[in-house]
Amino acid sequence: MSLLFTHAYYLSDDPKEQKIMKPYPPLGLLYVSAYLLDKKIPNTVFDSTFSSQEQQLGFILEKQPKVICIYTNLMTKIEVVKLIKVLKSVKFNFPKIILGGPDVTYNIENYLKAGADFLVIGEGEETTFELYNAILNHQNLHEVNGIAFLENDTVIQTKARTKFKELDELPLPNRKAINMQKYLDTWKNNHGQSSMTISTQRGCPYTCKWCSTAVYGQSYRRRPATQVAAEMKMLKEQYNPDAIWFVDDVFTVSHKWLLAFREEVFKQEAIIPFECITRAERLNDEILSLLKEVGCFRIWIGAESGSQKIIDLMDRRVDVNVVKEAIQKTNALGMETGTFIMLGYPGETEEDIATTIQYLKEANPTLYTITVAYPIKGTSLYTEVESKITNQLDWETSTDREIEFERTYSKKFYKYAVSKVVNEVEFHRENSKITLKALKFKTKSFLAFGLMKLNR
Ligand code: B12
Ligand code: SF4
Repeated sequence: MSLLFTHAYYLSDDPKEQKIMKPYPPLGLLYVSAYLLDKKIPNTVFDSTFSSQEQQLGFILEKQPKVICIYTNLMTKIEVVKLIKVLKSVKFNFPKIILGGPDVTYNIENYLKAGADFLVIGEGEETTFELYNAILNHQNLHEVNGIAFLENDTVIQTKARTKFKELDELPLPNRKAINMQKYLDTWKNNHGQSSMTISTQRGCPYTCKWCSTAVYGQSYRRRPATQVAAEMKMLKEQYNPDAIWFVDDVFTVSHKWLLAFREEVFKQEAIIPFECITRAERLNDEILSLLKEVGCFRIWIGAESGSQKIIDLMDRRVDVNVVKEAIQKTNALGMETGTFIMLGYPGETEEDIATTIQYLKEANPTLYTITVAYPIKGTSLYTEVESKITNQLDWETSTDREIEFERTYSKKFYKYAVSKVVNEVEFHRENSKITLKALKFKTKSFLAFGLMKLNR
């Protein structure tokens, strides 16, 4: 075996996810693997999710691949860098290391200096295919678009690769290469239902300043609905998942596509209950009913803040009242709702946080997640706060999530602000009854509020 695809996410090293237990396979990696197989390039996938780095290294030692392709995001970076350093040795016969995925685009020099031989920037299919052939046949690497490498210690970045115009040319992700059953069982054992992922679109045409568009850019391309339905039918027959998560950035962006999707899933008897993410203004009564009809059980509708001022600073281009109404309407139709909240965005004040609490109470999403804003390299937010970064991090051993910048309040303030939001909203959900549970929420909310004041 000379070509191996792998990643560096290990569930056993992630105590947070061990509580959640909703793992999904590395879909992008499986897309690239499938494309190469389609081009008659045999390859193996080592899926590290359920293994340790030790087991992964044991596998690599035994198989001695000549080229190792590793998926990288901002969280797995630390483990990827460790892996590179171990692999670049006599013991492993100095394999060529290719990195791809969302984190390489804006960290080119760092990854190359950490020991990677090549970076695949953006969509991976065609670039990895051409690069692999160029390595094998000692061809001119400068002619492979979409890569970066070091030449005499200088970073060479070739011309950007043209994005696929039509996604129907792409083979389905190589799910057969991994143990899908382990994912399905983990879900079933922990949640009583299994779930799988499908990607139907690439890119997003919107401009939210904190969001990374490192792979697909500000584009929008969609697979034909007939192909998506066929993939669902195949998954139903081969894996029988209880649910699907469409990993698309804005599932309802095209209403025309959704109409075709409805027709196809009915025609092909491909319906699987699903959840998806979308933007509020891409929902209306007709689309909500359509989603329900085709099996949608949960819609994630992003607002990020309850304060219009912050939404505008984020360049999210949505009206907070439209978001609120979309959540309420979805709830009323009997579908679950989820929303994402970000605290600590530059410019946010205590009043904005109070507005966000009020928004969550009124919108009443079934689920909500709260993140303290952090700047991902390559985003407009990063550029905006770069000169205000207050900590010096060692790139190889830290992640973008640890970047500190001058915010309105202290780091501790936001820890308590998250607690305040959660406990205040949960108290409200108890209908302000005088139960022990409600009292606990209210006490915690008061405490958090006091600590916010102390740590401003
Ligand atoms: C699904 C998803 C998740 C799932 C992951 C499940 C899974 N195992 O897939 C969950 C919810 C767990 C998750 C978590 C996080 N995520 Co996430 N996630 C996504 C999402 C929405 C879809 C990923 C996907 O499947 N895309 C479809 C595939 C086909 O695209 P792709 O993976 O990019 O693959 C292409 C290329 O990257 C390349 N490629 C991919 N792998 C490889 C490998 C090699 C060797 C090569 C050469 C090329 C290559 O080719 C592929 C095909 O063209 C993306 C946004 C997006 N639209 O992609 C964010 C995204 C990847 N996530 C992101 C972030 C920030 C996170 C978190 C850090 C969030 C957090 N908690 O703070 C965590 C990190 C968790 C971890 N420890 O790894 C960022 C990454 C930014 C960055 N610079 O790394 C993204 C881009 C969102 C964004 N727009 O900001 N995420
Ligand atoms: S947050 Fe969502 S809508 Fe905004 S740019 Fe990112 S993917 Fe697009």
